[in-house]
Formats: sequence, C-alpha cells, structure tokens
Amino acid sequence: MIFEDSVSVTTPTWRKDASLIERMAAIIPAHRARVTKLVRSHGSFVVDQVTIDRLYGGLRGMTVLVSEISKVDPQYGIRLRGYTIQEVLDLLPKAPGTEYPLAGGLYYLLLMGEMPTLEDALMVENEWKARSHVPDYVFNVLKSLPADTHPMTMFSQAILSMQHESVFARRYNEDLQKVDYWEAALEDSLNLTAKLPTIAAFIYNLRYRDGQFISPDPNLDWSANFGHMIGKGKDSDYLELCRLFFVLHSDHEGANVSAHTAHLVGSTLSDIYYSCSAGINGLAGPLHGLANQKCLRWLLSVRESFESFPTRDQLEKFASDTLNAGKVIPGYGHAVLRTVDPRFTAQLKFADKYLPQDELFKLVKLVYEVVPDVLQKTGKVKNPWPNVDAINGTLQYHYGVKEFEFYTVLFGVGRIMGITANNVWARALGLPIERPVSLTTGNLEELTAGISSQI
Ligand code: NMX
Ligand code: MLT
Repeated sequence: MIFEDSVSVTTPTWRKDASLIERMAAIIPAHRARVTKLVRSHGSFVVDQVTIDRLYGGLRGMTVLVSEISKVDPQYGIRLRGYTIQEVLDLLPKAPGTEYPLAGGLYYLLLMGEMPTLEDALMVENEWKARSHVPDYVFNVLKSLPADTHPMTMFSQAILSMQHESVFARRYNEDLQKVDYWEAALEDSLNLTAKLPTIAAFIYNLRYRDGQFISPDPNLDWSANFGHMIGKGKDSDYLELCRLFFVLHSDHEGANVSAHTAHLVGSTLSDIYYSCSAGINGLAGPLHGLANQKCLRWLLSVRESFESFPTRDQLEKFASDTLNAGKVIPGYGHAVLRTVDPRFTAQLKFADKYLPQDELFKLVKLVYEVVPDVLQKTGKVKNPWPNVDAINGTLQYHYGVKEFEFYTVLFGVGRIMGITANNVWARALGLPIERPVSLTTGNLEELTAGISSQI
C-alpha cells in the first residue's frame, strides 16, 4: 500500500489556535497507520463478489470503494462521520440566534472526523471568508455563455475555469512530494468551497435577476450568504433553509455518481477543480441531482391537471399514468436506501414548522401518502420511498426561488463539501489511480460456457 513507513500511532494534539491544516497534519499519520495495518493484515479478505448480474446492472449494491467520511445504511440512511442526519442537525454548532448549523462546522466534521465546537466551526467560516473572492474572469466566462445555458452547465464551467488557480497543480509541477499531496488538496478545497455561494448567486442573478449582483455580507455565515446574495437577506427563514439545504446535500457516501465521478477523476491526480467540475456533470443527470427540478415540475403538473386540490384517487391515477407513459416518478426510489430518506424527513420537519399551509407542501405530503403504494404495486421498484429530491424544490419554491432549473446548482454547492473532503483524504492516504478491468459479452460467454443455465 500506500505509505510504507506509516507505523507510528501517537495521540494527535494541537494548539488551541492551530489552523485546519495543522490539525489535519496531526491526525493524518495515525489514520495512515490504521489503513496500512488493515491492508497488511487483511489485504486478501473478500468484501464482495462480482457477478454477471452486477456487471450489467450498474454494479448495484456492490462494495467497490472506501470513503472515510460517510456511509449510507439502507435501513437508516446516511451517517456523516458516524452521526445520523438528526444528530448532525442537533449537535453541529449554530450561529447565535439561528436554528440550523453552520456549514463551516459540517466541513470541519467531514474533514476532521470529530464534532466541532462553535470556535472550530467559525475557524472554517473565517477561512472561507478570507478566500471567498472570485476572480473576474470567472464571471466573464459565465457572461459569455448563451443566455439560456443550463445553470448546471454554468456551474460546472465556472468551477473548471478556476483550475488555473490550483495550488495542487502548480506545486505538483514543482517539487510536491506524495506525502504532502493532501496539504495542497486542502488548500484547493478551501479556496474552491469558499467561493461557491458567490458563484451560485452570480449564476442565479445573471439568469433570473437581470444581472443585479449583491456583495457578500461579512457578518453572515457561508450558507446564509447565498440567500443574501440573491436578494433574500432580510428573509431570516430562507437563510435558515439555506443552512439546512447545504448541510443535507453535502455527502451520501463515496459511491453515488457525483462523488464517485469526482473520486475517479481525482485518482489521476487531476486537481480539485477538474474533479468537482466532473462530479457536477454527473449530478446534472435526471436520475441523480436533476431529479429535484424534475420533481418540482411533476408536482406542478399534478396541480395544473386538477381544478382543486387532488383527491387520493386522482393522485393515484396521475402517478399510474406517469408510470404507464414509461417515466419515473422523480424524488422516489433509491439505489441503496430501503427506507424514507432521513434528508427528506428533515426537510418535512422544516416545512411543518415554517410553511405548514403551503399548498405545494400539502401536495408533497399527499404524494408521500399515495405514491409508495403505487410504486410498490409495480412489483419492480426496490425502494418505493421518497428521497432527498421529493421535497427540496418545494421549499425553494415557497420562498420565491421558482426557477427550478437552478435547484441542482444548490445541491451541487452542498455536494462539493463532501467531494472535496473525500479528495483531501484520498490524497492523504495516497490512494492510487482507479483502474479496474472490463470484459466483453464474448468474454463472459466464454467464462460461462459449459456451466448449466440458471433459467
Ligand atoms: N419511478 C418509476 N420507476 C422507478 C422508480 C421511480 N421513482 N424508481 C425505480 N424505478 C424502476 C427503475 O426504473 C427500474 O425499472 P426497469 O427495471 O424497468 O429499468 C426498476 O424500478 C428497478 O429499479 P430500482 O432497483 O428500484 O432502482 P435503481 O437502483 O435502478 O435506481 C433511482 C435508483 C434513484 C435511479 C430510481 O429509483 C429513480 O429513477 N428514481 C427517480 C429519480 C430520482 O428520484 N432520482 C434521485 C435520486 C436521489 N438523488 O438525489 O440523486
Ligand atoms: C445522493 O445524495 O447522492 C443521492 O441520494 C444518490 C445516491 O446516493 O446514489
């Protein structure tokens, strides 16, 4: 494996005022030692099996990666560094007078693996403030695109255009040693994540607010600043939603399409900008992050199809018609989860408190009552329950962010926290280029020739 000399384990210590880089430098040797020991002692242990079903079935359910920062339990949902969604929301530090966590605290948790104090969370928030300036050329790239470019294309292009800033790429071309890769990756990660609210707000303002731009408010946290920069700074409930939204969308273990794509690209030692832009391209698919815009469109089409609020029977027929037309019901189903997504539940709780009378939210609730049965009756959907996308658009819509093509950008802003934290740890562990092998159908026919058929 990776770092042959990673054998000493000492309890990490750091000064109270130590920077994030110094704190990570203190914990990485012990983690390297753990991994080295595991691989040396149990390297040939069989974790999973490759079957022909799985090769043709999108490797569904197959364990193929390691992520240090989160794991999806099919029955309980995501655990971020071992904490459930509810625990993350309860335990992460909040800015005084606010209800939902500081994203800086979440980023600290993902990177460091320990629940931050308010001071720790503010340390990340302050790092972000210091690094938040977005170079003008990024805005010029965005302005030069056709006016109706999809916001996800704009987001991906904006990230890619900043590759020019990569500390990792520059230092790699100088004298960067493998043992120090993570440090340059962390610099890039902090630089990129710091700029995301401004970039997302710029895209929103350019596309939907006649290009009116608002500078960040130095007194606001990273998440709330997005709300402020799209003109919603006075709506404290919307600022709470921003805090909830970015935390919930940050990570969903390493093998979802956006995280895995970014990991694969990063394994070639392409820097954070290349990796994140690639991950965002994966998130832009309708079966992944774009489902939030599709879901809102579907809910609105339900509403438009009936003169008044639909009955259960009407909704059941509408959902069946969607399936009979060969379409999926967006926001429902999951490749790993076999229960209601706790990220859905957390947003449902938010809506119950902040917008209980909203008509679209009432429809979300009725869909939740009706659609799982409809999906179950197909006999083929493995998880009939709602995922994160079944409600996130409805919340944005309530607060006047009605341009649903934009919603996946918000998903992406959150997701890049998880992607970059994974990238830093992948470089810290010296993980190699990802390069499995592929077979042809002919190869598989040869392998199975002479074996009696299962049919
Ligand atoms: N509506 C209709 N059919 C569905 C749905 C759904 N919501 N979910 C699964 N199926 C179908 C699926 O298309 C497949 O059909 P076929 O055999 O004809 O190809 C069958 O049920 C078995 O699929 P599963 O094994 O249950 O699901 P899979 O792991 O292949 O796919 C999703 C997972 C998430 C891609 C799928 O459930 C889906 O397309 N859901 C709707 C889109 C969505 O909400 N995506 C967001 C996922 C979360 N995110 O944020 O990324
Ligand atoms: C995600 O958050 O990435 C989605 O729920 C999709 C997944 O986990 O595959």
